[in-house]
Amino acid sequence: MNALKQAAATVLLSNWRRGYTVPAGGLYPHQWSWDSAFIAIGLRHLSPRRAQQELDSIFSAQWADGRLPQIVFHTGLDDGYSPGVSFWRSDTIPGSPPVETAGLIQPPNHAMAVLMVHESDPAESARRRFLARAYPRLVRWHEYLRHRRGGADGLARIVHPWESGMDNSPYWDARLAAISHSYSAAIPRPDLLHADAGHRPSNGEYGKYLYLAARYRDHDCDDADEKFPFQFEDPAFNALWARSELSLATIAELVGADPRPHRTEAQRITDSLEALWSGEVGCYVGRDVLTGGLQQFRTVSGLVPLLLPSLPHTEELLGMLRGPHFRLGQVAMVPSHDLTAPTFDSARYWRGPSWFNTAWLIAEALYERGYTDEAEVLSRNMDDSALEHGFPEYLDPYTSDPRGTQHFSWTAALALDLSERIGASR
Ligand code: 2M8
Repeated sequence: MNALKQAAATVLLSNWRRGYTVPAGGLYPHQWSWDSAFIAIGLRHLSPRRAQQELDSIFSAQWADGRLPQIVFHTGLDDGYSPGVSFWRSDTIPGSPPVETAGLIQPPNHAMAVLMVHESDPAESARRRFLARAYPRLVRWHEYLRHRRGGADGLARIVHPWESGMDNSPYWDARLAAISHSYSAAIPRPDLLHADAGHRPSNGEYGKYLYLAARYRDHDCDDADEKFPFQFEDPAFNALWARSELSLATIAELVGADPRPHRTEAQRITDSLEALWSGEVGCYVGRDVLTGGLQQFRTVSGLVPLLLPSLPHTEELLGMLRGPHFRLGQVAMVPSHDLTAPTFDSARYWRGPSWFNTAWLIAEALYERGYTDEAEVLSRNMDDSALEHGFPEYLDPYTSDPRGTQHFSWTAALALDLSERIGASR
């Protein structure tokens, strides 16, 4: 085993909790939805069976309406995380699963992960009927997005910054500033015991986050609160949905179902993404559904549509990735926000630092589009930084200094995945 594989395996083993992986002991002591899909993509190189269990475990928390929850609290305890079990009280909400969960969701990268895990060991997958179990779960999850979150323009909306996975992206600034309410009780910040306050969202932002989450919970998470004050269409969320529909088409073929509706759906979402294209800034941007306003910020979310094969703005997006705003190959990985923007902050959560999961998505897109040299440079950059700094949560794009917490599961999993690919291509 090479050094990276060994070190990544150690992180993944220490964060494994009988059937699922926590993103990081301490800061994130439960199972997170999109983390688990990313983690499974790396785990498949160590144990395809464990990677299947990781995804099965998220599916076991599916709600009656098809949603896959943002967080699954398998221990049934807060365990020092807020908002946890005692905030969500999901057992009192109709349609919730037997296990305690959050009511919100996260980006739909699961079908992508299911297919990759299957492909790592098709015989083991067939023996355990992994795809046959996953396929109907994924179909219901995507139906939830279409029927409960879908808007007239064909895109799915998110109802909380946490649902984007990119918690305090500048996309949300104007809307959060326009919300005059804050959480009425004291704001617990156990996260600050594990991470620098200067890297995490502020208390003001947390007050709004908790206000929105409590309001969603108090409406039974039923997506029927028409005046809900936070409704956004996010480019990465919708691009991952479209991309997952393509994976679902392949999964459908493998289980003997009809792949065509999934391909049609992927194309429909890809076409709908045009509503988020901003000629003004030259990439996809978030849209505030309540005002219709495009949020004119360049963020890594706006580059993730590169994962879609039939994207009309591919050349412009590649130019954006390589140009002065993101400087592919000249800074650490891919910054989460425009390096030239006044709102750029090299240390603060999702407002500038480079994250390993988004770098992996961009590397994947570059490999698929045949830009192998650039994809390999990005992959090596990810692998070297991950190993050198103890698998940090994210990096300063200019100095590569580690930020956030350490021994972070998706960092280990995705660095491992890319190192296996580089190894295989030699
Ligand atoms: C971060 O988000 C959580 C809330 O979901 C938090 O800040 O407490 C984000 O980076 C998110 O993308 C990630 O899934 C989660 C766990 O790693 O942490």
